[in-house]
Amino acid sequence: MTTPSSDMKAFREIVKKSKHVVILTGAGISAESGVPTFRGAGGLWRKYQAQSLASPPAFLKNPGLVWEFYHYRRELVLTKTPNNAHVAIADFEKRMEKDGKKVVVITQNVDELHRRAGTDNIIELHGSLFKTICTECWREELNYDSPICEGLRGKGAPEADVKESKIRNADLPRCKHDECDGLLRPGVVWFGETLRAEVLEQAGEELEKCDLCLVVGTSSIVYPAAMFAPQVAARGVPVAEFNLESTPETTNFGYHFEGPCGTTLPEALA
Ligand code: BJW
Repeated sequence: MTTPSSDMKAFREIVKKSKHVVILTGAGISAESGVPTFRGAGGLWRKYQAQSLASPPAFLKNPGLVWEFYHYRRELVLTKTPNNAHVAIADFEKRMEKDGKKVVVITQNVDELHRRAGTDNIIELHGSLFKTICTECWREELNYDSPICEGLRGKGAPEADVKESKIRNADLPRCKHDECDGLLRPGVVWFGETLRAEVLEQAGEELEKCDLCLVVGTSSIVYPAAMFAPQVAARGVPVAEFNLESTPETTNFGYHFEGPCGTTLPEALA
């Protein structure tokens, strides 16, 4: 355990010398784009904590309610744009690439804002709001339809006093492959589900090879992502955290830059 430094000048010298950078991101990086985080203020949808809807039992119990929640978030994200932090990372990747160096973003986010900012090397640990998985034939597909189906048009209002609507399963997103017609689910990783083996393997390889790691806008409490940066720090590689506040892992890192990452990250990567 250490007290992390917030010496930006010293950190920028490390950035200049690095050849393989992993940037691990969480919901906080999209907060300045207007996308709510999971925990803390703004983490509620109606009366629900986001994490209580992001689980297989919640979907089994009430697929209509869970789909309304995801429909709301899909529609919201489609109206939002990448912010300074997403753009700083995408620009950094391009500059590093020109010098024969590598930047990889490992994100827990499902909003695709890194992709829209122009980042190429992205590992999406928890899937995407714009993927669906059929619960019958298990086909995974990209779907940017707005709304995703007629049954959800006008649904998903986030206010706490909204009366719950009963949407029939037949009116929720359905598989369009051949005769399947199975109920679709959001293509994200819920609590209690394992992350895809190939995604974990890819992330593991990058984390093993990197010579610098940035941890941006994550509470560092959801596993397995929460253990990635501490593992990198344990092998002596510099790790810098960018967050509005301290997290349970802050004292394991060499650097901590407190404040909105839309301001701190562009300065660090300039
Ligand atoms: C800013 C900012 C600004 C704001 N600038 N900063 C080991 C120990 C204990 C439990 C477990 C364990 N291993 C597995 C578990 C169980 C579970 C887990 O981790 N539970 C913990 C809560 C304790 N993990 C799982 O179930 C995972 N599966 C798994 O490991 O399978 C094997 C297994 C299962 C069970 C037991 C043991 C092994 C799967 C996890 C999937 C997480 N899914 C979600 C939903 C995705 C779909 C969706 O979006 O709906 O992923 S949950 C949610 O949390 C989402 C996020 O990606 C994830 C992380 O949240 P994140 O990004 O950190 O957001 P916040 O809101 O928490 O934090 C935002 C941060 O930003 C804050 O710190 C702010 O300060 C900061 N911030 N504005 C800078 N402008």
